[in-house]
Amino acid sequence: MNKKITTSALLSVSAMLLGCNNSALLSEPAAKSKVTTGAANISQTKDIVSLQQHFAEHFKIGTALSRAQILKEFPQELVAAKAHFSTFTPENSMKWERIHPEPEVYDFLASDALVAFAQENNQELVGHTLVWHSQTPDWVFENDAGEPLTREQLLARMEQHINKVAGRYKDKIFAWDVVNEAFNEDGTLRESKWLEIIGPDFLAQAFTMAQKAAPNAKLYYNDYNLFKPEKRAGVIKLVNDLKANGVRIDGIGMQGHYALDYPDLSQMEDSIIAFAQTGVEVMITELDISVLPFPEDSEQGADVGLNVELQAKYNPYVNGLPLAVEQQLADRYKQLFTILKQHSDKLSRVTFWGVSDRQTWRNDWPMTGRTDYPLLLDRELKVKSFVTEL
Ligand code: 9MR
Repeated sequence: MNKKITTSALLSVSAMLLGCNNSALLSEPAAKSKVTTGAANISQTKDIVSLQQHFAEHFKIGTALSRAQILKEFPQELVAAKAHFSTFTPENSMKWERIHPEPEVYDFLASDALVAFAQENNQELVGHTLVWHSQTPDWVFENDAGEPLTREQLLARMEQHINKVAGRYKDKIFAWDVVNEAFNEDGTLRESKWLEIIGPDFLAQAFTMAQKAAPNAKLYYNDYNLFKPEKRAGVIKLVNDLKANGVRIDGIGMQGHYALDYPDLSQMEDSIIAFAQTGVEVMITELDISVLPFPEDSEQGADVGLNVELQAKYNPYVNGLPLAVEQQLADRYKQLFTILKQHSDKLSRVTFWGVSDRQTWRNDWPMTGRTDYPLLLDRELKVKSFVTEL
């Protein structure tokens, strides 16, 4: 399924990247961390022109794209994305609060642009996401008087949203993250308005509605920390229950918001195996490996509600990544990809959550304004040298 890149495309990418003025890049508004890598010799790579080609025999390689990237505010990032990735996920543009901010208002600007871009370049799109507890406006759950909706009213609103959004891109979007992050760490269903008002079958309802709105799209459940045995068990039960009730689910997206010492990769491997045994596709959907210290009393993972005050001790590599730490990152990525490649028969896709270290949500979570190095492309959009070993 991987798209072959033409030589001319690669040449134009190289030319663009080589011609790319670094100081101009760093002065752009979203380039928050003004850093050149301290480990120059380890971060400069010449051998890999395309990540998607490098991993082609194992799995598709994807990235998230931000609204600003989609709308061409960062042309170099888009050129790099086109060269390195064969599947895209909008990082935020299709979340409810962005695409459907008010009852009668839809904003399809970025998502239409992304669909057009992916079609032009023959790349696959994964819609993200139809039903989530987060980034969903309060009005969704209330009537005009501000009172909570009934179950039937909320189901009707959910259906209208799914029809409008998934229906608009029917046959243009390859797959949907239908429901995102519905489980607690212990495998029970997370408290949310969806659960409170509709009840536990809100997931089955969402999958059924998505199937009707976009019958040819693949339908996925997506979550973080799925390496945890309890959370894994919860999701396996969900898949089995959906199937037993005749509701189609095609895959499980394992977000991969990891760190140098988190998680235990053997648990992640166990989850890949266990999920594959349910008969659905398994994917790594939001991969990044933070090199920064994590606040001791906070829960790792990807809870977007977590917001810790910025402290210098948690932001040690503002002026560049020491060689020894870059080596730790390289080793961690090698361990991870050794496992992923061993299970490439079960994994259809590995999607990174961002194009390069320059613009990654990791610089702003769980506190804003840090300088992290979690991806395979550095701040100059160069492929890190250890990637040749992955
Ligand atoms: O990367 C996204 C960041 O820009 C947003 O501010 C945040 C809240 O919408 O969501 C981030 O993406 C999340 C994804 O949608 C779901 N899994 C966790 C991701 C990282 O928080």
